[in-house]
Amino acid sequence: MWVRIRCILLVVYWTSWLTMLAGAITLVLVTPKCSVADPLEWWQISPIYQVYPLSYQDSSHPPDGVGDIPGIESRLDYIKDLGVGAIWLSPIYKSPMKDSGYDIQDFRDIAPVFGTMDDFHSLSKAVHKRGIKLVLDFVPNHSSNLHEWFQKSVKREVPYADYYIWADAKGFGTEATPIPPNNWRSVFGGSAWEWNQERRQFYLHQFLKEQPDLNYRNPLVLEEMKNVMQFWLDQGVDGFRLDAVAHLFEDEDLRDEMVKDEDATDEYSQLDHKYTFNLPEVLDVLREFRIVLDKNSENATKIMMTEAYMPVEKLMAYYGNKSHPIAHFPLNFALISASQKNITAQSIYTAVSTWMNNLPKGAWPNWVIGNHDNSRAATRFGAELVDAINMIALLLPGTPVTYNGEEIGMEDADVSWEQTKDTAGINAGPKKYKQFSRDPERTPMQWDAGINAGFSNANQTWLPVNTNYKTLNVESQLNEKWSHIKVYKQLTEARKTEAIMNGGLDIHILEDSVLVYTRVREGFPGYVVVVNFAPDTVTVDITNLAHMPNESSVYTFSTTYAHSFTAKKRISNSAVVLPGKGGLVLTFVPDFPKEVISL
Ligand SMILES: *[C@@H]1O[C@H](CO)[C@@H](O)[C@H](O)[C@H]1NC(C)=O
Ligand SMILES: *[C@@H]1O[C@H](CO)[C@@H](O)[C@H](O)[C@H]1NC(C)=O
Ligand SMILES: *[C@@H]1O[C@H](CO)[C@@H](O)[C@H](O)[C@H]1NC(C)=O
Ligand SMILES: *[C@@H]1O[C@H](CO)[C@@H](O)[C@H](O)[C@H]1NC(C)=O
Ligand SMILES: *[C@@H]1O[C@H](CO)[C@@H](O)[C@H](O)[C@H]1NC(C)=O
Ligand SMILES: CC(=O)N[C@H]1CO[C@H](CO)[C@@H](O)[C@@H]1O
Ligand SMILES: [Ca+2]
Ligand SMILES: [Ca+2]
Repeated sequence: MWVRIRCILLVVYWTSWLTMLAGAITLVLVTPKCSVADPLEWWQISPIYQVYPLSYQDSSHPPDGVGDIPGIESRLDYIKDLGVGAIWLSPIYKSPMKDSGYDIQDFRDIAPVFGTMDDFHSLSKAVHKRGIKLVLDFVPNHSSNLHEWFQKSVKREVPYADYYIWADAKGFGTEATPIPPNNWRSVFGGSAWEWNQERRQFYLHQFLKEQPDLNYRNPLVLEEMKNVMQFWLDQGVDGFRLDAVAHLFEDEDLRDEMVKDEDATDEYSQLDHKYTFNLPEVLDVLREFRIVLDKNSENATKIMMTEAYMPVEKLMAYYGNKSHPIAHFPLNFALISASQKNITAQSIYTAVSTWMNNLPKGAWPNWVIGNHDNSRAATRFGAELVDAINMIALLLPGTPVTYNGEEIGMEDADVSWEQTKDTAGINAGPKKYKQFSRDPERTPMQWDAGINAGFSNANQTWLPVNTNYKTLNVESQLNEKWSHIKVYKQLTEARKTEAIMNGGLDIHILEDSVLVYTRVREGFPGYVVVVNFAPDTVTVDITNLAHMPNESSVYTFSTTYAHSFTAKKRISNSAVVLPGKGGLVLTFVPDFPKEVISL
């Protein structure tokens, strides 16, 4: 029944759209293919918008220069207006903040700097009232050393004694210095083992020494973490992004890792992490987490996105299979990796096609172009390409993940050594911190040209505001005739169409520097994304793409193309003229055999 109604609506829509385009008094009767795909779910339709709470909006009285939960709530109308239907919050849990909240002291409480549990409930209610979903970060690989479990584990209290990974010293050196059990290194450099004088054993920490690794070989730990998940589901959250999952397990026999690259600049990359990274047991634990989510998905799907940096072929295992699903999707960093090298049409083409070709049957793709761990997209891809990259990510099949600020093309800020907050930067020291610090992409959201870019009225913000905020901010972009945010909003709008939701993908490189792809579904307007990565003008003929007619109409275009295009302008597909560095989205009537009745 539902399908039938959808088909009638479809004919009406199609006819009026086509009539408008053709301007002819011809009634075209398409026979829509009512073999409608499974209806998409919320996490597939909308982009997922990552909010970095420390930097989104400060609402404290008096202002403390740090973003907080009521601040996020005050910006929900903005988020709704972007066309975003799901928010993922980076950690808001109680934490001594040694690692920006990724060191959790109480998995069931909110950090006072962000607010209270009441603030969280208020946010959750306000988010859901707007029809938006709320996804939380879940950090299973370790806790803070201040966590009650760790404190009790040190004292060997039952049942906490084996909640963490403890090991005896291999021996004792001069002055009775304990020697670590093996050569494992921390991601942040130095040994992954820290001596605890009280327990007279080493504990493992794959990250900071303030972040002891939980012991997932202990079933009680898994049970605890499943309960934590259930706790937040009971508070109404709609899913989780699971942090650093590849680090969940280590070799039981604590075997030494081999040296892979002695010359690597950071100590961690010198070893081959065969015994500490992506062990097969990881997937078993994730499957257990998925079962918790599925049990809670009776009324609406609760999602699981996993974070792990590894080659695409290996990452695909994180989808699981149909009978034993794992993640709804493992976050796809292929576009980020592509942007760390020379960005060309070829490198983006390879990133997209490698992902799509490796995707298991029935699995849902996703596209991440930026996050709090990587340089801003505008800085990596170049400011001219900001809109083009958003076009690519938002119109490909799958879910795009947008890091807050990417919708206005925020750039990395210059953060001095004195202002540095990120441990990865601090550990590297004043000479090398710029190479490692993630502060430049974590600076406050740029709302307007007022004090601290409208982020906070405090005299000082936790990280400095980027000095470009007077010209680069939300308010000015909303007032401009054409801007990054306007392009972004048009892209979220286009995502609601059949071709983008359920259409096929056909992707090519033309004239070496132009990436072009179409999204077509029979019986619906099609879209074509055309991006020129070269600095010079290139003319391409796109008529050879499948189902492509002679003409199309401009849907949206990069701000760099503002002087060359106007919306709805009709252009000939045999000669699309693309100025240097920019992107264009065209819409067209796909060529399918159709029955035409002239009146
Ligand atoms: C689904 O909704 C029903 C009715 O509101 C409710 O009783 C039930 O507990 C919900 N199920 C879950 C898993 O939340
Ligand atoms: C799906 O994954 C489970 C768990 O790894 C495995 O036991 C099962 O054989 C797989 N099923 C198929 C059809 O591959
Ligand atoms: C980067 O790509 C361009 C072509 O887009 C090429 O001309 C240039 O030589 C490349 N640079 C490097 C360092 O590979
Ligand atoms: C900012 O600094 C001025 C002068 O030091 C002080 O009077 C004022 O109270 C401060 N404002 C805030 C919000 O901290
Ligand atoms: C459109 O393409 C058809 C072939 O598909 C061709 O016969 C026709 O001349 C073209 N029309 C225009 C206006 O280019
Ligand atoms: C990939 C990665 O390192 N992810 C996170 C894992 O946890 C550490 C420590 O909490 C974070 O700093 C990382 O961002
Ligand atoms: Ca605050
Ligand atoms: Ca671990």
